[in-house]
Amino acid sequence: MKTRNPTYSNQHNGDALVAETEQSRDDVFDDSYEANAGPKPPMRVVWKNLILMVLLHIGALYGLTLVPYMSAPTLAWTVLCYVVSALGITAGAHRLWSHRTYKASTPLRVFLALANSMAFQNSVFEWARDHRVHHKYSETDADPHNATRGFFFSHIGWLLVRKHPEVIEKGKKLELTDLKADEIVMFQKKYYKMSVLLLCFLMPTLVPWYFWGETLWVGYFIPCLLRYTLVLNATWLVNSAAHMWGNRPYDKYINPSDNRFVTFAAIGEGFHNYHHTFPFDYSTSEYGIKLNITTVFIDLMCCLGLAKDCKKVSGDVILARVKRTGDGSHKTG
Ligand code: ST9
Ligand code: ZN
Ligand code: ZN
Repeated sequence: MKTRNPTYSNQHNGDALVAETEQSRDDVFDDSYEANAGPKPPMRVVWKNLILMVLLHIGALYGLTLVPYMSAPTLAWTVLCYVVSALGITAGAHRLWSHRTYKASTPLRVFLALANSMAFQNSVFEWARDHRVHHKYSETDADPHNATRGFFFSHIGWLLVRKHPEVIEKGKKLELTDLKADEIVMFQKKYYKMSVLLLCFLMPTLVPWYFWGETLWVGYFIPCLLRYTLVLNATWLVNSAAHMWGNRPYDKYINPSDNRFVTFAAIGEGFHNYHHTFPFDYSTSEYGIKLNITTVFIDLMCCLGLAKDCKKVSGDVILARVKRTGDGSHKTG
């Protein structure tokens, strides 16, 4: 695992704050964090989560065995459900609500909140709060999925145990007024369980049965359980694999890495070295729409007048950063 070079931390670097002039950000690394001395608190397993996650993965594996029996429209529906629920995370919880990288109109925010419930990864409010604390205190005890605790912990383990007290303590100090002021975010939070039941479980199962006569069995195990499990794992890979393996073209002093496989599975979110270096860029990548369905979607929303004010880092700033702190793997290197 890498140790940050404080000289090059985002907090001390003008370029990380280039798009933010008036407002301080809570999604930028804070290198003033000091770990508490003394023994680590014990790990407390949440057995209910552990059992449900095991059952979910068994269900998804069984769903895989049913794939040869699924009709073509069900396959298309499963892919659609994957992409829509993934967008609820990438374009919604992540780029819009956690990082405010662009502005979205009310209809788009409604769509993204619904898509987010379809992904069932906690409400937008909770997701964005955990994600801001992840960026601000990355790879410390205050990071919910601290990758220095290993692949398993950062991938899924963190959802199976009580949070480290530091996560909650530091999280409570975050600036969340923008989320609290967003009526759609607060509405989704209030009706979260009902929306998950309808959009993550019932709709993916019932649509193929009702509209083209798929069996409820296949509808439940493929577009519902298998699709949900795949989106979960693609998301978790950003926290695990993309915090361990890949290139670090922009900042070799941090663990987050650009990882092509993760980029593909996570519809554009695997340029994680870029993203931790420039968290306010709406594309989470230097390369715009390349390998980035989420950026294609946001660009399309801009063309339709449903999104605007996308923040982008200039090529000059990127190159200066590559020269200063990159690992030499950048195409200009
Ligand atoms: C899931 C989330 O999967 C995945 C997120 C991944 C993030 C990825 C980021 C990567 C970058 C983006 C790329 C996207 C790519 C997408 C690709 C798509 C193809 N600050 O939570 P509790 C408070 S979810 C402040 O119960 P415990 C909290 O408010 C899957 N406060 O902690 C509460 O206070 P109060 C489904 C905080 O008891 C109190 O603390 N869900 C914070 O330790 C207790 O909160 C699951 O599997 C904070 N950060 O339990 C499990 N955090 O009572 C869901 C907490 O006053 N979670 N607080 O409200 C749980 O069951 C529990 O949270 C727990 C911890 C067991 C994990
Ligand atoms: Zn982020
Ligand atoms: Zn990260």
